Amino acid sequence: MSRAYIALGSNLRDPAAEVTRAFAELDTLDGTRVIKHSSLYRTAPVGYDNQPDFINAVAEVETSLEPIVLLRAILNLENLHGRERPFPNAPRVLDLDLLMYDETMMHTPELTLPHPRMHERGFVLFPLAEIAPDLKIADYGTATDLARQCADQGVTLLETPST
Ligand code: PH2
Ligand code: MG
Ligand code: MG
Repeated sequence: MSRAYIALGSNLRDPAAEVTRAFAELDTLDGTRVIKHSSLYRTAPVGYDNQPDFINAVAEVETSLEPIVLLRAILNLENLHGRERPFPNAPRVLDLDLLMYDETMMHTPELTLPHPRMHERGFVLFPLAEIAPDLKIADYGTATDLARQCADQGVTLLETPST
């Protein structure tokens, strides 16, 4: 079995509900089990400012799927949520990014591991550091150290209404 980390993000429809449903759907993929997932975070958009804040989170999965098979499975989940891609970094109902897969390093047109921008993105690093504080991201450092460097990126823990 391998260990993988998947980033979840949404800023359309009901973002918290999309991400929460996706945690459960990841657990239904063949040979794949969600070991842990982070809290939900409200995050300012990166890359294309004129869009709503995101809800982001990270899940840790144990899987027997090869990286490319896992990638295609999570892209299929995005499509099931009605994901559309009008332009790069556009608002989306669900984005699932394969961040890391064991210590695998690979670079193909379809998949790069670790995810090429994860080490500089607070919306990935804060939830990742919550569930895997000591995880080393290639030669960049641990999730915790890297998250600390993203303190100005507008990432806050989502307050869940108490019932
Ligand atoms: N995803 C992007 C680009 N910008 N910004 C936030 N806050 N959250 C995201 O998930 C996100 C983003 C590309 O996938
Ligand atoms: Mg993304
Ligand atoms: Mg994506």
